[in-house]
Amino acid sequence: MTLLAELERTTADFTAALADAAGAAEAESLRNAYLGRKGALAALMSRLPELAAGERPAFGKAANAAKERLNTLLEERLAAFKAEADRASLARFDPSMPGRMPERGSLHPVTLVMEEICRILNNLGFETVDGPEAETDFHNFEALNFPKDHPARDMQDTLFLSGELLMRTHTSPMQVRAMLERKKPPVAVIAPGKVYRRDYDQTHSPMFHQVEGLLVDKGVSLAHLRGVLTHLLRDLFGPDVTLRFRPSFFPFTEPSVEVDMSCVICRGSGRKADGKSGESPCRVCRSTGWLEILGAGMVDPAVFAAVDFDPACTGFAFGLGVERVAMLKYGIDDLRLFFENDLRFLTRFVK
Ligand code: FA5
Repeated sequence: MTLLAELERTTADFTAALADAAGAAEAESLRNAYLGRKGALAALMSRLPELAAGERPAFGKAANAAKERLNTLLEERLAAFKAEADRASLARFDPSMPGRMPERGSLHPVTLVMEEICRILNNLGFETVDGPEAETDFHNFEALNFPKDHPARDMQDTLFLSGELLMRTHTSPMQVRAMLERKKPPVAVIAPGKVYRRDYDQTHSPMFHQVEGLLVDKGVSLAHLRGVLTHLLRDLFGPDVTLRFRPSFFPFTEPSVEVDMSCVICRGSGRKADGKSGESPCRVCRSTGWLEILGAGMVDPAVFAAVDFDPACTGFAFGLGVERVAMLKYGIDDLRLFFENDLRFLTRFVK
C-alpha cells in the first residue's frame, strides 16, 4: 500500500472512531492516538524518506491538510458533546426551586452573656486578663489557701493532669496570677474563661465558664463589693433586682458570701401569676423568691501573704457562673442545651 493510501485509511479510521465515541473523554483520547507527537499521523510523516524526492512535497501537503481536518472534526465533536451536556443539566435545573441562602453565623449564647458581663465591668474600670486552663496546683489551690489534703479541695471535683498540673476548677487562680504580675495594689481585674470539674447533671457541666473579679487597694470593703455586684446584676437583669448576701465559706475569702438575687421570674414574691386561677408557686426559685447567683468575699490575708502583698491592703473577689446567668437571662432550664450544638437552639440568640 502506498503511503498516500495509508494516510487515507488512517483518516477514515479516525473519522469512524470519532463517530463511534460515546462521550467527550473517549473523543479526547483520539487526539493523542492520531494527532499527538507519537500518534498515527506523526508516524506516517516520519516515513517521508521512503518516498522519491519528487513525491515528498505532495505527500507532506496531503498529510498537513489531513491533520488540520481531523483537528477540526475533533473540536466540532467535542463542542457537540459539551452542548449536549449543557442541555441535559439545564433540563435538570428547576428555576422555581428556592435558592440556598448562606447560613448566617452567630455568637454562642454563653459568649454573648460573657461579653456583656465583661463590658459592664470594663466600664467600671476593671481590666480583662487571661490565663492558662491547664493550671498548677500552686495557683489553683495552694496560694488560694487550700492546704494540701485539706477537705475543702473536695468541694471542687478536680480533673488532674500529670505532675503538678490540673484543669483549673475555677477562675480564682487568676487572682493569684494578677497579683503576682502587678506586684502591688491597686489591682482591678476580671478574668473570664473556661473551667473544668467532674460534674454532670441538668445544672452542672464538666466544662463551664466563670468570670472572676478582683479589686485590691487600701480601704476596700464589703460595701464596695455590694455596690459593684448590684450595678452588674441590675444592668444584666433590670433595675428592680435586689441582692442578698448569705454567709458562706471559701478558703481564699474571709468573710465569704453566697450572693442571691431576687427571682427574675416572680420578682421575689415566690408566686407567679398563672393566667387562670390567679397565682401558682414559682418553680424557678422554688417559691423562695431568691436565686443563688455567685460566690464572693473579702480576700483572705493568707492569699495576700502567698503573693507577697502588704497585709494592710484589702480587697474583694467574686466568681460567677456564666451559664447560670445565661439560663436565668434567657429562661433556659437545662444547662446541657448550651453544649449540644443544636443550631435550632443556638440561633435563637442571634442579634
Ligand atoms: C467558685 O468557683 C469560687 N471560685 C467563686 C469565688 C470567687 C468565691 C471569688 C469567692 C471569691 P463555686 O464552686 O460556688 O465557687 O462556683 C461558682 C459558680 O459557678 C456557681 O455559683 C455556679 O453558678 C457555677 N458552677 C459551679 N459548678 C458548675 C458546673 N459544674 N456547671 C456549671 N456551672 C457551675
